[in-house]
Amino acid sequence: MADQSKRHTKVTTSHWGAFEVDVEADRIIATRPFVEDPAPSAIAKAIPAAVHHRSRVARPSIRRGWLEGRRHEGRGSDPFVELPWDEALDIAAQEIDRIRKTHGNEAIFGGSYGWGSAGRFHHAQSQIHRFLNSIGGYIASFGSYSTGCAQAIMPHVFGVNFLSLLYEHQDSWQTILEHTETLVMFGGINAKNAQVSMGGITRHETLSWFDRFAEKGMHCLNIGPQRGDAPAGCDWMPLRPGSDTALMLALAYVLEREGLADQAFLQSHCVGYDQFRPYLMGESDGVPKTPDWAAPLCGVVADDIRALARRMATTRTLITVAWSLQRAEHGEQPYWMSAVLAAMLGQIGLPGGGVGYGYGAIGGVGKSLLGLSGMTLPQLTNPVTTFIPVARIGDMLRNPGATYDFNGHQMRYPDIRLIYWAGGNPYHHHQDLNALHDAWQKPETVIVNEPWWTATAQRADIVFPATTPYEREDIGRTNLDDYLFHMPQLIPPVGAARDDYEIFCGLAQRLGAGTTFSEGRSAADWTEALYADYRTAALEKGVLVPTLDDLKARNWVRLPIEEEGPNQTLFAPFRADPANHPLPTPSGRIEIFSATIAGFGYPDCPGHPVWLPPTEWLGTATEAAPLHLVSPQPGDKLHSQLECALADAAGARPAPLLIHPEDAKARGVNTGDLLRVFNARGACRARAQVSDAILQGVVALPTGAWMGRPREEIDPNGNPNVLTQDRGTSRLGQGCAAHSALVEVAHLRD
Ligand SMILES: Nc1nc2c(c(=O)[nH]1)N[C@H]1C(S)=C(S)[C@@H](COP(=O)(O)OP(=O)(O)OC[C@H]3O[C@@H](n4cnc5c(=O)[nH]c(N)nc54)[C@H](O)[C@@H]3O)O[C@H]1N2
Ligand SMILES: Nc1nc2c(c(=O)[nH]1)N[C@H]1C(S)=C(S)[C@@H](COP(=O)(O)OP(=O)(O)OC[C@H]3O[C@@H](n4cnc5c(=O)[nH]c(N)nc54)[C@H](O)[C@@H]3O)O[C@H]1N2
Ligand SMILES: [Mo]
Repeated sequence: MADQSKRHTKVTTSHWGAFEVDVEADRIIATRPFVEDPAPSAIAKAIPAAVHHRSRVARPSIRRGWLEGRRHEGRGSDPFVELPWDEALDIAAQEIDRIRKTHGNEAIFGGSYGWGSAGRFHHAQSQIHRFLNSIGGYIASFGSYSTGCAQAIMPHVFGVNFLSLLYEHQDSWQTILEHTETLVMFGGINAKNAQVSMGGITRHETLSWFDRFAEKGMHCLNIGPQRGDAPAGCDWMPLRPGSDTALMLALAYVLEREGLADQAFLQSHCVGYDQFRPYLMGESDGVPKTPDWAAPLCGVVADDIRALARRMATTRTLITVAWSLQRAEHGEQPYWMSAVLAAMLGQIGLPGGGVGYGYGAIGGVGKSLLGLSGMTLPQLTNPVTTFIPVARIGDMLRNPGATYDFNGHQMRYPDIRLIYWAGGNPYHHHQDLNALHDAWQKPETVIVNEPWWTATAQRADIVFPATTPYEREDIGRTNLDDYLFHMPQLIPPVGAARDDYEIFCGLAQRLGAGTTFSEGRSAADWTEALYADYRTAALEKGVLVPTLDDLKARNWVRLPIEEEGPNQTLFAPFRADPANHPLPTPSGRIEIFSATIAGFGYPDCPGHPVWLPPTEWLGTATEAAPLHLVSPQPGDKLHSQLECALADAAGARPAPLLIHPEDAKARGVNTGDLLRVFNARGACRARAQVSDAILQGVVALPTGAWMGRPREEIDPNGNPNVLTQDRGTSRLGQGCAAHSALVEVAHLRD
């Protein structure tokens, strides 16, 4: 490292982009925007305060009740005892060994979902999975909270893996700019969310694309509960959350009814329209899916639906769907139905037409870059084959041995005795956190690696303090970005923090797997080796990547990998020649009806898209819970990260809740008032923000506020996950259904 006493400045990167860091006397004192970023995120401003925050875990800590008597109860309320590293590692290793010997590695849950930090070698998920594999395996998890439901349903429809659809196939921003005339955005395209991207987004360009769309005169329509989900200047069709499938069906009805559906495309490129059509027209169930049928369900005017359908059929139209639509009960349906609607328009495979998912959800979607194989720590193999869909952790802990359905398989929940988490915060990300708290008491031991005393760390038995990326050296690189960073160690580890790698080396060595895990390499050796492989793979593709020494000297480089020439268009070869470029579905075509899914026999996800109202939405609102709660991603941070620093600002917490003027008036609430948001599952505080940019009947409370003490009568900071319901999207996807929740709001005296 450079002279510690002097002030020096370096660039590093993060999930929300690159930034300059000023360091003086071993402390981060300021961050500044990266020179090449046209619209830098403000998130990095919280870094200096967060990295040196009082809520950092200073030393290895063990919960007193567990240390003294291996007592389960007291998670979240017991005090912690600090121990020296060697002693704490000995205790943890003995416990892991005891569990695996007594109950087998199937009793260890290492799914450990979460974003952790950017940086390729010190990626917490890769580290924990490699470690657990080196000691005999663990229960893993499938999918993500982001797109778990889509990852299950969309391969049935288009045949391709959902993530490769997103990142390798979909129309690029450039294609949209050049060809799209009507952009219909279900759930919007939100520049606030595009601030972040897994592994980093260096040039924030979402808003500049919309400026260019506006210049061109593109018609951009945001359909959803919040005007702010799309950039200013876009039109807004307010829609009740959870009702998108009804609206899409009504649009489809108009196309069929008015002879606007592309029958030739449906016959040549799709399978199953003949099974779907009788449902659409009401011949099979007596309910024609007309605009008049959908209007009251969606809160939309029937004539507006007709007009929109006609416009979509007569202009080059791209339908985009936010990930939020599938983070809801029956989230499979709007995803599948959007593909059917696009197929009926007959524009799939034409540039700027068809359908696309998650533009703006993260900054990397819509970039067209040359694919370079990644730089990832090999994870070894997991001898344990049982896994859970990621968002089913609560059910797993509650129901060991119980059977459940998932995407055509009958599965059984394992009996978990030990949870090990690194790089995630389930007390941020999971639903119905009061219920999770009860389930969380069951395992014998919970171990967490964390830089901060998050709600999850507070509910662990053993907490190992982990470094942040500023305290270690790494490489920053993702396939969704064209920059490459050397991320220098900027400051020494805060307190007694260690890198996850070092923590796992210590445990693996005690468990007789030291060499398997580390291969005798230091962190620097690994970085060198992974970088060398990456450089070779890039050179093979004709991309000249600097040597590691050169990169260290330069700190960052922009790689010449932006794709030129023909613009990326989803399924163009399939459209041009379906016989020679079939989709990898059973039929080789787009599956409007899926015999595979029909064969599963799931009432909550039958063989073609259908309207299935959620259990909780405005259609089932009650006096006790009359408002629909959406819990979007926070604009000021990434999930729960850096919250400790943000929450220190006067008046910053509880978090703001957006509420419509009529709903506010009915409750005597004004902007700035303290609120109680509640339902049968829990309650939290929030601060009212009255606005007509949200549909009446809907309230929005962002995620990310740190949860308070267990079973606190009212969560102090405004964590919406004390209110959300913990249920799978359906038997097919079993994804997270956070956006389906009803609540009530009341004025609370300050
Ligand atoms: N109600 C509701 N809930 C939701 C959602 C929603 O829309 N509504 N969205 C869901 C979605 S899409 C997601 S992706 C999840 C996000 O949920 P998470 O990814 O779990 O949330 P983060 O706050 O990013 O948690 C990452 C944790 O890793 C820690 N960390 C950072 N770097 C390191 C490191 O190097 N080592 C270690 N050991 N730890 C590190 C951070 O301090 C932080 O506590 O939330 C989900 N929850
Ligand atoms: N700043 C910031 N950006 C982020 C993140 C972050 O934590 N902070 N997290 C990142 C992650 S992990 C993910 S997965 C993505 C998530 O990206 P998305 O899933 O797109 O984001 P959300 O914020 O959950 O939801 C977007 C909007 O969808 C609307 N919505 C909710 N339900 C419905 C519905 O039923 N129908 C319609 N039409 N609209 C609905 C809500 O008004 C909400 O504001 O964001 C990423 N971007
Ligand atoms: Mo996510």
